[in-house]
Amino acid sequence: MTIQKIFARYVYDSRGNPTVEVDLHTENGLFRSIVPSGASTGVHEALELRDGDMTKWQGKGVLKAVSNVNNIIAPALIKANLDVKDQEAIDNFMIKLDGTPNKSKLGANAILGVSLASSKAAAAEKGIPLYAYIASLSNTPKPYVLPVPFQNVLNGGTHAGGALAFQEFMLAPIGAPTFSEALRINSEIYHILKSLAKKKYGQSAGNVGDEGGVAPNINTPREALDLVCAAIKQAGYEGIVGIGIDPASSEFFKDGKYDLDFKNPNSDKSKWLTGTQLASLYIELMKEYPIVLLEDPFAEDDWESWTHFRTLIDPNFPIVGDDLTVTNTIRIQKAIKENCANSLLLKVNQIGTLTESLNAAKLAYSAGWGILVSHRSGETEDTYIADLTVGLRTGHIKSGAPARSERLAKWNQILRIEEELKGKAIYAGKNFHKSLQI
Ligand code: 2PG
Ligand code: MG
Repeated sequence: MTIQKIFARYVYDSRGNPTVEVDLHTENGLFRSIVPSGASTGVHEALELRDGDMTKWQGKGVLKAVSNVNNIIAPALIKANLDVKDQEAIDNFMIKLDGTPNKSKLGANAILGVSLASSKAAAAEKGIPLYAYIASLSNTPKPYVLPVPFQNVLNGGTHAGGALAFQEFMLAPIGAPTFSEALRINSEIYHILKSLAKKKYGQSAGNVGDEGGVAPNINTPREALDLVCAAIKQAGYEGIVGIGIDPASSEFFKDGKYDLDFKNPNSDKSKWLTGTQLASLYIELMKEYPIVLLEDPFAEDDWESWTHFRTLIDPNFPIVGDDLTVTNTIRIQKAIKENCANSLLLKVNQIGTLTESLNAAKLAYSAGWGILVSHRSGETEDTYIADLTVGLRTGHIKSGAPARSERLAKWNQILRIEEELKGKAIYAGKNFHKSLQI
């Protein structure tokens, strides 16, 4: 079935910034997608086209991207008469129409909206759920695996006020029996964490950051980990729930060093850490706390620190590339070759089409890597990544705390999928990193 009409508009994301929404029509009806947006973006990501007109939305408008969908992509794609079930042809057509290596002409935000909406149309035409369609597109073997919910319950870095440099502290209920039980456990811990944070750091410590986690004004990763561990213990889930950390270290990499006081304009340069010193800090923290995953421990182009760190730790410990790999097969290939990581953070808007995202996943899996599907800090009510996670059998997903509806939209969608797959799906649990082998 071909596309009858494509129409884009701007709507707002969870930070109140404009973003692209695409309506794609076929004979089966209307299929809609909304594009997310990051704050701690990698410099090698595909280009998110913003207007730069400072008289509107402080330069963050997406009127050009919207117009590129309506006036360039829509007429060309409809004329090309491609079948919505031929995702690769549709995506390649748009990649060619753009013609730049990083989608800087039309904007990755313009292209992605169309790409995702057309896959929703294809699933509907086949009469199957989106996750099943993604599984068929990517030849994912059965059974279905439900993911460990990595929920970012303590926010720092550029996602929160306060001094804490590390961006994300995530609960990982790897010892839960099912996905829904894992969510219940996380939500119980989350509420205890909130009251502990308020008790220790004052009422305002319960305020939440961009991804719904509490954002107390603390200084060090140890303070954050002590707080999260106290909440896990008080809730009665010690040994069941691990912790994932995304320091998002590209954000505090300055002059070849890591500044853990980067939000302070007068930070003391003599205290900035070398890659080796930061590696030692991670190793200490991994000994002291139940850490089960580390993302972006080093900056996006500090390849040597990544490689060196891997020689110091258990080779099976999940080290996830985000800004390093940006869902881009060229960078993933290099990271595999240089043994920088063993897991891929998969963000569809880092690369701009579903086909390229699936190719990135395929490459990661072929190297024996794990895959962690991820939201962006600027999100919407679109639940696409929930289906993507189940369809690719990645065994884990990060989509924020159990707070703020743009985060819950994804968690709730996986609850529905769990219900639909009752008896036919396995919870990844401790095997989250090797979920293809379950
Ligand atoms: C990250 C993401 C999502 P942002 O660093 O992994 O949590 O943040 O979307 O701001 O890049
Ligand atoms: Mg990250």
